[in-house]
Amino acid sequence: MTIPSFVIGIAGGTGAGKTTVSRLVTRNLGDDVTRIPLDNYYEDRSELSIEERREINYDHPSAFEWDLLREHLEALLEGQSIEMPTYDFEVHNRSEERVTVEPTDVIVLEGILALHDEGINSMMDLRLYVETDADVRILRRIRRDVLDRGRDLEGVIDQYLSTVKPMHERFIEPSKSHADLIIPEGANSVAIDLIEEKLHAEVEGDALRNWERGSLERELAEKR
Ligand code: UZR
Ligand code: MG
Repeated sequence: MTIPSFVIGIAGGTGAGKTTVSRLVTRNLGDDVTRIPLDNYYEDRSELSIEERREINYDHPSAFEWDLLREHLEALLEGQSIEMPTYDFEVHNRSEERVTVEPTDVIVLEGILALHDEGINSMMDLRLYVETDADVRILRRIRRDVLDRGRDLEGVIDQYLSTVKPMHERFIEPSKSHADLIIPEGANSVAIDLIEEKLHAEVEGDALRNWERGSLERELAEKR
């Protein structure tokens, strides 16, 4: 049984490069890592029609099933496997398919609001916020939604102006205050390299120190 030793959260606006950062920092960990996309924890909306589902504000925290995510992270941290839900962007709904996820040394939670929930934040050893200019993000978002997620240009623009941008300003950007590190320009290679080395050391068990949140602050306070 594996008890995870390191949990990372990666937040940031849509198109910031969160998924890329998560993939790059863990690329050499093989089977020692589990990546959990927050998108998989969008609420099950099967009771609604597809037209109704199109109207939902997916950038608001209430769109996610936080209880389930908290439960799943707790289970993994206790060494238990979970049945992770999956999400289908084309129909705006949770899919039938669930994926069995076994606990691994490193767990990465990645998504726009990955640093939003206090309970989930407290389970993380490292909280990252990927910060990329809004113009770059919207261009990437257009390309992705049109090519991969079956949307038309008008729809993408409407959604961006009506929910994506205002919710970014109201919830996502403020969640940056929970970050330990801010990564500028998405996948910058110096940041990726440093984090990759840290993870490697954690998995190998030769990390220089065990991080304990708040320990340095306490040490400094005692010296005062
Ligand atoms: P990332 N989203 C959809 O467009 N449709 C859905 O059914 C569920 C989510 C979008 C969501 C958010 N917002 O901006 C984005 N809207 O997926 C998050 N509107 O995904 O972090 O990969 O950008
Ligand atoms: Mg992504």
